[in-house]
Amino acid sequence: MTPITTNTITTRVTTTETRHEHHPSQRPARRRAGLVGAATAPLARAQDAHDHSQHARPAQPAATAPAPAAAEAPRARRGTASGPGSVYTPNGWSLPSRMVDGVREFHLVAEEIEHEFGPGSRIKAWGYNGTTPGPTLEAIEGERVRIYVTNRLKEGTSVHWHGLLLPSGMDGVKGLTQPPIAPGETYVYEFTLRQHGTHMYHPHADEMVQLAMGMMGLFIIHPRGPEEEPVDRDYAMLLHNWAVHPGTYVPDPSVMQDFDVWTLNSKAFPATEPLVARSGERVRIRIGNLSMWNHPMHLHGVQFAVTGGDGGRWPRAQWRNEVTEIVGVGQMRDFEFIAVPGDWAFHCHMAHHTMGPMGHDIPNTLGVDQSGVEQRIQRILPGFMAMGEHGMAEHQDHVDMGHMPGPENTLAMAAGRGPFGNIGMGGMFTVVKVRDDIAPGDYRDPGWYRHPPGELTRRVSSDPSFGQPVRRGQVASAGSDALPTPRRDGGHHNH
Ligand SMILES: [Cu+2]
Repeated sequence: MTPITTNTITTRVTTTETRHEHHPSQRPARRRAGLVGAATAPLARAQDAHDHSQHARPAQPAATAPAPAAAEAPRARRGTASGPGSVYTPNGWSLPSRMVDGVREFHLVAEEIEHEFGPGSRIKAWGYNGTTPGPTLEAIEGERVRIYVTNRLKEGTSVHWHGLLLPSGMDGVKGLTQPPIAPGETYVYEFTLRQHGTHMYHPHADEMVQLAMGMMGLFIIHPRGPEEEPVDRDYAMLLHNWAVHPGTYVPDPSVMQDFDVWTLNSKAFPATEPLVARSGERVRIRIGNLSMWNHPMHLHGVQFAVTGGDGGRWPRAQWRNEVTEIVGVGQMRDFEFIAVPGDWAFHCHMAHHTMGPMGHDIPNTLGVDQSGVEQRIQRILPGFMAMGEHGMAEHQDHVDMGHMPGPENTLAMAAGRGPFGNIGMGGMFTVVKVRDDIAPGDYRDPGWYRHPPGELTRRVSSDPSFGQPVRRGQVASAGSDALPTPRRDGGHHNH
């Protein structure tokens, strides 16, 4: 098995991982069975194996003694030894679960954590089980789940299971359906999963603060049987925004619009893991949005089908092809596509959401010669940086040259180095990397794409007067080949 190198939190795991190790020759059978649907049989095996291990332990009355989470430390990244496990959460992980008397048990811990958006930017955040987003919970439609929630914060919390169909009393709304889980307390939620699809969990107590601090997670419910069109790679991510003022270490929950850091699974590009696939594989990207903005998520290179939303996977007839899809606040959307070779940008199309920390109320100095002005302003306003004369892309060049170190604990505003120089983007940006030679189940970063001959743009001149382009207000010096004029005679052009 090939080790995952991109995530230090977790490592490879046994049972469920084994299901992903296929020789290419086995792929047709796997496709028929369905990656997720195939969970039924292997999962049964996993449960059997796991239930045996339960015999060794003294029976524990569930209502009073939650299973010790340490028994299954976070060694799983993708799925668990006892879980369905087919979702890959980039920069994240799936929470191991255990089967107790036929009920799938999880244990979430709400707590303060250290979090890094990317090199050079660390914060005090709140999350679950040591991370933001909290670990992905994975289960199968029809299962009964029991979820312990221990509160190690210094204020009350609750967990709302966003989008799940469940009894009102399990809905996790502080004050409405339960008292707050006080600091030090553990509550238990238990319900039967009556649906499948992409869902989320988050507090419904002091939401403004607790969400702003990073408390959120994905809750993926796999269908009971095979999916109509099984996917080969099943990625999941949460969109979020953070107000971490330059030089500070704690997100500011009072900010409503002008956020500094925009993240995919709480990481800002270039710290976002690439989404890796093999050419021809069917890829799904599940996206949930717990930020304060809607995000038009845009994928290059393919038309993806939007195949699901808050109500789970849509019927085939409802799928539609898009290249950009708005994932609204509180919504979930599933994108699916067949991978084609290349390095393809995947990002939010709100231009400011693919930037790092920046002020938004800056004077517009585009086209203004600012020689000497910046230094003079800096005498009264240390750290001041004007917008560039020729655009913002100058920013990272300044940083690279050491002219502009930026405030303490702050990411570069436009970061990320590619094979052709600075990418000039940050925030909600990652790269879908598709290659012909990636083994099924290998999620390691393959490096940059090697473009086949003739398939890469290139410089043909450095002279601004090159060629004779037609420009408005100037006499065209060369004739042009006219496009065929549309016929208006009723479409008899083939006669
Ligand atoms: Cu956005």
